[in-house]
Amino acid sequence: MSESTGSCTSAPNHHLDRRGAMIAMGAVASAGLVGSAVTPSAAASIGSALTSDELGYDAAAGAYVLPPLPYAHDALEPFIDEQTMRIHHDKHHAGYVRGLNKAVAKLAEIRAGSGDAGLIKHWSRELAFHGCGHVNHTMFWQGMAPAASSGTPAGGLAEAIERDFGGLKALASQFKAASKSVEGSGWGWLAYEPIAGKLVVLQNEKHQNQALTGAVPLLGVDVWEHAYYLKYQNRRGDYLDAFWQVVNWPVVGMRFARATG
Ligand code: MN3
Repeated sequence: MSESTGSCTSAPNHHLDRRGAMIAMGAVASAGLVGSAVTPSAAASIGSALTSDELGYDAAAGAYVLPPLPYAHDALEPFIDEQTMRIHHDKHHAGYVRGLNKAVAKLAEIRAGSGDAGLIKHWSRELAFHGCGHVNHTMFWQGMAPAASSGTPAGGLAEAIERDFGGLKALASQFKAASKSVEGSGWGWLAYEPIAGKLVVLQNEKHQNQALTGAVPLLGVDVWEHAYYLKYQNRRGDYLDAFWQVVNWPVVGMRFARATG
């Protein structure tokens, strides 16, 4: 496990080969949030990787812009309600993008000698928190789809779920239990652990803590109260059951193919 507080579950990066993915690196670095690594691909599509385009990176401005939702705010009704989606994406996610841009700028000032070097710990923590907040939410929106088009696991992903969990029901059970039991605000994840070559279920606290360094995230669910309280109040388990109805399995399958290819 990572000993630092500065790495959320690593974002997929199509520049990393299987061995490269094993090199310890936090998601902030692997997602290109420190200004390197990710090059947009003309063939990039939702789920194939988190490109700088998908993360809304404006190279000319040197800043991130909140990417639009990949569907309408009400597209996930009745499982995820429109009002929650509006507040969650338009307000909360936007706040993480602002926080990320501020941290990046403050660290640049420190490097240039004009910032307060005594605050480098603070801004480094801010970079990890808001950077992971941005990456996690970008993956979260892409990882859902209207129930009618959410599909089921197929191909290599379906085989890996069978091999590593004993089937989709068992995965769903562990995923729900892990996500439901996150202490406070955090995330549940299905990830690919490249050293053993297995699927694993993980938890984040906040956006970035308790990461398994090197694990490639495939599917994440936000269990901060802002993700469900308007519709589900304290019933996090009911929210997780609803989430499972709108998982975008084709996207999860593409992420798995990318991680193992
Ligand atoms: Mn959230």
